[in-house]
Amino acid sequence: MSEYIQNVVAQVKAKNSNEPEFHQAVEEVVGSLELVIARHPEYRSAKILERMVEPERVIMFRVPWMDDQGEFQINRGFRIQMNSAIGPYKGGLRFHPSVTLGILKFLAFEQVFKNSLTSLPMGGGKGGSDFDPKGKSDHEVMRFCQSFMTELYRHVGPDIDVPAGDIGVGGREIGYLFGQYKRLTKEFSGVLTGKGLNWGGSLIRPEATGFGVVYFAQEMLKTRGQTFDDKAVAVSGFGNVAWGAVQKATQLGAKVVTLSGPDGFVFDKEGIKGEKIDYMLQMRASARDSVKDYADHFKVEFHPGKRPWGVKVDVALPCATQNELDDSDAKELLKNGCYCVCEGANMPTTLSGVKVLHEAGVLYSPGKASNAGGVATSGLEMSQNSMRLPWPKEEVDQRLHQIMINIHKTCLENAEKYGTPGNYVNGANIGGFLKVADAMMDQGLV
Ligand code: NDP
Ligand code: 2IT
Repeated sequence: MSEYIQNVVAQVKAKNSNEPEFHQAVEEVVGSLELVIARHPEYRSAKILERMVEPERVIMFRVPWMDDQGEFQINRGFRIQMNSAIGPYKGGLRFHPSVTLGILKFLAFEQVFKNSLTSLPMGGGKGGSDFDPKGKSDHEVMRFCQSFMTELYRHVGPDIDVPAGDIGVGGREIGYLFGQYKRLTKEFSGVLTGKGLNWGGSLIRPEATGFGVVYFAQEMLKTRGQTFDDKAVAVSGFGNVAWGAVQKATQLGAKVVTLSGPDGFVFDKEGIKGEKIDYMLQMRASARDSVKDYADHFKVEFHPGKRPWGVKVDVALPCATQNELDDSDAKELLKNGCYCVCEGANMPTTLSGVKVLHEAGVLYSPGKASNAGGVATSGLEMSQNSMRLPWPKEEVDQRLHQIMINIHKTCLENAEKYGTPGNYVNGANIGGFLKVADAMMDQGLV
């Protein structure tokens, strides 16, 4: 790393102590930009990198609500408005007890480059709360969402900041949040994406992230003359992204043999298809957070406390959460013949895990490229809302597919142009960076 890049990383670490995930995300992105900065000294003199690592705005607020027993509960709410150079802030809301300012800063930072890669006009943001949806009743979730929006509504809007779902936030939560926004503002607008189909949502948005991951992996496999047909696939997580990925991979002829949760992983040697895919939705909606339910229901193997990376597969799709695949997991995958790791979650592979995969020369793509189909379809939902005209399913799916093909192409082109052919991490970071950097240059000291 050049002294300049090392300095940027050191500054970020010094100024944002106790935020290891944010450090990790910054280190990965700026580590890819060495040659870009060398070829474009104007970015360095304009301090574009130093600006990009500083959020434009951070909003942090109290979320008081009352549980079903009549007891007061207090959570912390956040919205990080990271970068609006190419469009209104856009990015999900995460409700999970592990949420901190640092986690959301890493996610907002990643979102800036991801959104840029989609080619749609969206800046980057992220938000959420340390609220734990596990075991909460419907009414508790509703009261929490209403209280959360009672503060957030001042800071968002269809042309300002457009949140969506992420871990712990699905269609139900988006509905409660939207209802409260509408009451507070008297306005029916596209302030959120992932809305219900009857009130402004887009067809395919629920499936989009997982579909996009598989469309992207399909392009990766093509570079080695392969398809999904008859491939064994390991998926982690059992949430929204995992569900879409299992559907599409199965449709393309693959056999998905694992799912995972905080309690362990299931191995289903017959493959996860048909009613088993529908059961994933039930499992998620139950708020029990237990993937063992699947093993009990379908009488398949359950491995408590373990991750699914020791199973013999061709393709791995990590779709649960950050840092769920480390260097020893990567070695396990390689040992069993896996040659394609395509990320559905945000930053699921640790830096040392990525190093192992790169050194082995297998296909590896970072989430900011391969999971961009979710936010891209959110962008398509915004377009439909602005036109007040819904598109048919086929049109949305076809646009999503084309966007994923284009992102794949952008990654490979930039990787090649900047001296690391086949390196999707560098390609994604460079492709995402250039567009945002140029927009910032055009807009003066922003
Ligand atoms: P869901 O809430 O639907 O599912 C999340 C899954 O990950 C669950 O299985 C969950 O189990 C598990 N998980 C979450 N946090 C942890 C943790 N700290 N340790 C272990 N397991 C965990 O979320 P999504 O499917 O929407 O999101 C999954 C990943 O995909 C996340 O990284 C998200 O940022 C990313 N993503 C989501 C997009 C979307 O459109 N929804 C778009 C692009 C990326 P549990 O909660 O029980 O721990
Ligand atoms: O990480 C992500 O890209 C998301 N959670 C989706 C964001 C969005 O605005 O659709």
